[in-house]
Amino acid sequence: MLNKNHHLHFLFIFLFFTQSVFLQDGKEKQESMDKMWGETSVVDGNIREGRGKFFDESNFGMFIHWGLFSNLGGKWKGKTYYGIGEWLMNPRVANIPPKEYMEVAKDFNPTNFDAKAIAQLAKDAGMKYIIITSKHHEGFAMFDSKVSDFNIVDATPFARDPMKELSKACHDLGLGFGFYYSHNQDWTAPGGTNGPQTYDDGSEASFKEYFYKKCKPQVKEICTNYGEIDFVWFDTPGGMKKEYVVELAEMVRELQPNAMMSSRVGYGLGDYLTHGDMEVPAKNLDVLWESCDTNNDSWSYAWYDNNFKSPREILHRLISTVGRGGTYLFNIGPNASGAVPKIGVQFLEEAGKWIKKYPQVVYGAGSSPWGHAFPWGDVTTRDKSMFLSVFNWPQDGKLYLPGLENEIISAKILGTDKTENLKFTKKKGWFVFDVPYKIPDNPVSVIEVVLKDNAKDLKVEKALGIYPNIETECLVEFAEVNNATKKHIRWMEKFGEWKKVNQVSNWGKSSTASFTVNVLESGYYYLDLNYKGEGRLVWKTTTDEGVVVQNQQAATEKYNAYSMGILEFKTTGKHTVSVSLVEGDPDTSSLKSIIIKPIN
Ligand code: JFZ
Repeated sequence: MLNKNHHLHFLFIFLFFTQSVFLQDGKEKQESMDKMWGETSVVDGNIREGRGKFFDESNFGMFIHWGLFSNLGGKWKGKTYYGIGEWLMNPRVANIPPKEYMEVAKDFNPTNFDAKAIAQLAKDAGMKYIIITSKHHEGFAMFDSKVSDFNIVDATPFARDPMKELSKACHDLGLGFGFYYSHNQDWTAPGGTNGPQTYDDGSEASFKEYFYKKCKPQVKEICTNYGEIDFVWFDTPGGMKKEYVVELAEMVRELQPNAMMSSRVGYGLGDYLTHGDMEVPAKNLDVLWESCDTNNDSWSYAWYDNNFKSPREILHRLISTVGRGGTYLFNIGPNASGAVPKIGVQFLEEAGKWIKKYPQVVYGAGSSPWGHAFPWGDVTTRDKSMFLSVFNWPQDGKLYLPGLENEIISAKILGTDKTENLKFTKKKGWFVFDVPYKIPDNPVSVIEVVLKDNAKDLKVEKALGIYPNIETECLVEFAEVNNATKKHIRWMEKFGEWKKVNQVSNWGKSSTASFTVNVLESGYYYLDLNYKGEGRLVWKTTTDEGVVVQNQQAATEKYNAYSMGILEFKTTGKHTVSVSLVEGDPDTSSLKSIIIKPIN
């Protein structure tokens, strides 16, 4: 959470998405789409004490994608288009002509929409605010707009303003509220980015006209007609000219001085960074940031998509995001009738029940002093406490906490009637807790560790721990790479469903990826390598003690882990483990991680 330097410094974060990105289905270059998203930057000043306080401490919010696309649910003229539902009309998906698409409004009648029930769901799930799509790329306003008739009140039989109802319901329950608005892309308004280039009379449309006739006045409406709002979440600034973004952001500041703007407004004018979608980063980020994610695969409702994240998975992503120093924005997609899919509701309620029992793990909680996740779970902090959220409960009665110099006063399992402290010892700089064999709680058990010092001032060994009772995956994010290229790549599994990985490629004769690890017990471990490539590859792994593991295994174009053999650590403590490619195509062979597993 708070970092001492934040009050003194302005931090500029630039994320460049424009390198080396390929679509795996069809190997199409993704540069145009990356430009669409643009690089994002954020200024982080004293905001955590000001309008950012609510965001910073909440750590969990609800995102809602709802629009005309929800009425179609991923299907057009009898054909299903798999992928993110809100992109259905796009030429890359069903390629629906704007005029034809606009007709869909005529039978959009979501009479099951229940603003109170949705706000209650957010509250029961432990979320502190709701951010909903007021207008997505399709250009349809889900609110009462005087600026464009293409809105839910004027163009549908429903003829209600659900945003009025939802903002009120949030307000009544003490939840925060905000709007998503697609400011750059508008696929049905002439002049909007990726929208029609001419008006009905054939005359040429301009972005300027779209901006002054639709975008800016509609943003004014959402910033004026719904009381005080907490967020304005713009998206995909792409090639939008800076002058427009500045003008829009200034208007938001004036009308809603307390609203937080996400970095996707563009040009560094946001208050916090919205990290790449659907992802929890491997390392802590020291700025104010959020991870947005969705409860199934699509953002908006899709009839076939029931791949809902389990309560355990929701909690894992939430706690890891908080552990990395961020806030988790978790999306649901109401359907054509306005109802939220049942399984999604049930899983969120179950996750919420757990959070009610362990609020201190989430709200106002700070990041993990180690800066990364552990194999058994993750750490969040508050004052002199650390909360160890254990997702993989140990089978041998021992929970290991690597490399901590500071003193521990006591440790106990939360959420049970038993209040006695856990016994623990210190071994080679690690703390070893004696824990019951029986798992204390499901889906996650929590141990509170009370420290002598404040959790923000701990001295920890950041090298990845190698445990006697659980395997460790060492991602290349944590490797020092020499004479090879470390890069972030991403691809779509389904359309719009992004998968990301950091990899090391361009292997030459002298290339290495070296990991520093902290070994608690000497002895034999299995070594697996997770890589992709063509044909058969030979990888060589060498330790600082001169131990060599070299072997040939197959390779495919998808990442997969292969057994390399047995790695010996002759002594405990810190070691370097270096990987190099001995045989194989240097261009197509890419390493993602090494996995070190205890043998038992
Ligand atoms: C955008 C939208 O296009 C999408 O429909 C959805 O609303 C999502 C939340 O935001 O898609 C993005 C934008 C940026 C990234 C990925 C998807 N990104 O930077 O990785």
